[in-house]
Amino acid sequence: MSSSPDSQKTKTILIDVIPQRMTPKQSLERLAELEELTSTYGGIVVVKKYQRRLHPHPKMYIGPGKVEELAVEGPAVGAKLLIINDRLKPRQMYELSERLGKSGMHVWDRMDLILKIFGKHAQNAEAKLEIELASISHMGPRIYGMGMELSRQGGGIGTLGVGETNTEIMKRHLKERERTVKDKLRTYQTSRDLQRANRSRKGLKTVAIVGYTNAGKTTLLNALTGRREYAANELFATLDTRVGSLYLPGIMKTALISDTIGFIRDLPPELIQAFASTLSEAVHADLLLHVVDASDKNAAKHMDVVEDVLRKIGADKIPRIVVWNKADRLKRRLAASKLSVSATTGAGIDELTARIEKVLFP
Ligand SMILES: Nc1nc2c(ncn2[C@@H]2O[C@H](COP(=O)(O)OP(=O)(O)OP(=O)(O)O)[C@@H](O)[C@H]2O)c(=O)[nH]1
Ligand SMILES: [Mg+2]
Repeated sequence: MSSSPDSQKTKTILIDVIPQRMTPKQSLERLAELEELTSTYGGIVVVKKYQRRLHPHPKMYIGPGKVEELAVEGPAVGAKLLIINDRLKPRQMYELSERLGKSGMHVWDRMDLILKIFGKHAQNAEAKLEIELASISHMGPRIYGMGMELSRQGGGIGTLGVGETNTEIMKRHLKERERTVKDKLRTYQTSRDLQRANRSRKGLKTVAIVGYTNAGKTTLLNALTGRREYAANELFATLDTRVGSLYLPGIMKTALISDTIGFIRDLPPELIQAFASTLSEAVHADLLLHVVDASDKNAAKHMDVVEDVLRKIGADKIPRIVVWNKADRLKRRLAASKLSVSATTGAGIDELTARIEKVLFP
């Protein structure tokens, strides 16, 4: 197999299979989101299309006719990568890769892409381990599936397929690695738990910033604490939890405030699982700041996604303040009931601080 398309500016084709009922507008929005993820990774989208089907094709996910079309179109536009906007079954991944590999294309599914982005942004050891754990759960079934295909091809009656023995070795290796990674992650979790116990003994209150990716969480953390953490116009710029101290001038007290990874539609469960330790700051916070990019036309949808993830991690009962960020980009003012701020200009930050005080120290 040729090396994976890790170089920047890989020409990429995006494919989405959508149900019959979906409107063209919705379909284009889904593709636009995938395109944004692709460019966050560093790929350049040369073709994007969707195919309406009742069900994804069981063997190849997209229809065989479409696959043949792509096998010709791909090389013609110089595409080296095809990304499918869903999770593929191992079988589908195998068949598609086999077919399109001959045309010089790698095939990724949505989860592969997200893992690649996370991998690119992981800076500390804990985030790297979290991603490795998610990759193991994602790739494991594929490797087993591949072994089955290989043994079916290679092994005759009564012989043990070459693939089968290799699969056994790989399976064992993966299991061992998974155990090691989990053990290491547990030590991070333990020290986090200790820190938290320490804080609560000291009566320190904690605030966690949550929100859709790119909503401005890190910028808001910086605005509230005077720190200079990395904020960027890319998805998943932050992968680890940073804790800063938040001074509350009204009552002359300090609280702790943490930033975390951004949420996204269909955040794969393995990732939520793998990032449990990082997300635990939010789960145990006294208050959540739900940051919304008020200038994004999909703000309402993104809020639902965030609420859904909060439910999944068990953080939905924590009091929260919805922070309508990027107010400087709005042409019209928001309704007075909405707390609007601009993390970049600082507008509304004092009012936000006052609200935080009221919730934490009623
Ligand atoms: N105009 C404007 N831009 C903002 C504001 N807040 C954040 N941004 C920009 O939005 C982009 C994303 O900001 P981040 O703070 O990195 O967003 P995030 O939610 O931490 O994103 P991830 O960590 O990637 O999930 C950056 O380019 C910021 O400069 C704001 O109030 N107004
Ligand atoms: Mg961030």
